[in-house]
Amino acid sequence: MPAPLPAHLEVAPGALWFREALDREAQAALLADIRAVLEEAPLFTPAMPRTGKPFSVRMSNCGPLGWVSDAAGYRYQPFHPNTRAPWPAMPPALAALWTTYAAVPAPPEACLINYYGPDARMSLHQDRDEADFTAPVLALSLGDTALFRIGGETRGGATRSIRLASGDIFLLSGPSRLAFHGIDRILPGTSTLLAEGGRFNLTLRRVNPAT
Ligand code: MD3
Ligand code: FE
Repeated sequence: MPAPLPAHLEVAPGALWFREALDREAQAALLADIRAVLEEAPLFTPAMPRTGKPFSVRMSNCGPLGWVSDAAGYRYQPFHPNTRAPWPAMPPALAALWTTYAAVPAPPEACLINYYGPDARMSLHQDRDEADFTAPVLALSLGDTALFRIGGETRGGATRSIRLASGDIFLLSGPSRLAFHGIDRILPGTSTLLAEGGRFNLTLRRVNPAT
């Protein structure tokens, strides 16, 4: 029998919010794993396709594939855009979260690491660069609280705002997998987890259909 899902709120069909999923010790351990990844694969500044306008969010990845964006477009690729080195391996503790919360047999292929300084934002978008939308996306917040906005599958519909705090896990499955979403802003000074302040958000994803 599959293990039962930990306690959660379903904020929209298939959008599951696990508040305080991780205690401080588990958050600190995952943060140390992410710091080790970033030693090998430093945060880079993505740019918008066509215009080349820089994102305010800085990014890196671990796992076999990583999401990148530059003037040529959005895509997944197996190497860092600046160092050209393969992405670091997925830390086992992150893969374990996928087993517990995503509950699909195929392992995650990418972990996108977003870093938000005090003024970073992410405008409303859909995640549709993956070749397979059947698997969920698992998001983990570490550090300052973020004002996260989520709507439906069409732009311009009703949205709701959710405060994602350090240690919260958010799972997007089923109808929510293609929901419009973004980060309106972060609330500086709301967490002491990161010495430098700001927020990391990690998203675990499948990119290709499981064979
Ligand atoms: C809803 N990240 O990396 S996490 C992203 O906090 C992204 O950094 C935000 O949007 C962040 O693409 C939001 C929550 C999240 C992640 C993936 C989703 C919500 C989602 C995919 C589909 C629908
Ligand atoms: Fe997204």
